[in-house]
Amino acid sequence: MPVKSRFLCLVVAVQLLAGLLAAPAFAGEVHVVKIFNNAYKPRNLTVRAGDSVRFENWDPEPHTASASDGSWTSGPIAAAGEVTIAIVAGMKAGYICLYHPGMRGSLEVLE
Ligand SMILES: [Cu+2]
Repeated sequence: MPVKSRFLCLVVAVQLLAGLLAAPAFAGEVHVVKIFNNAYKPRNLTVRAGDSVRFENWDPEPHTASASDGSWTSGPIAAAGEVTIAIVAGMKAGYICLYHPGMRGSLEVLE
């Protein structure tokens, strides 16, 4: 192989490696739950461990997405803000808004 070709192969290999290193720690699916009119849409979502869920707050007031048993929470999601949570195996499925307990949703986690 000519020297120039060997050099090009090395450059490509380094670029591939750099791309791998730059990849996120998990490559699961990103799901979106919109919060609008004091409701989660979709209300029920099926996800997998390794996925993430982005809660987008389209309301003019803050909300949370918090496990009904308190085991996980998004923390406050500001008006027009968003918070992404990572899905892990065994997460409590049912969640509520701590400010509006009538708001309910669920994340069914497939393993
Ligand atoms: Cu709320």
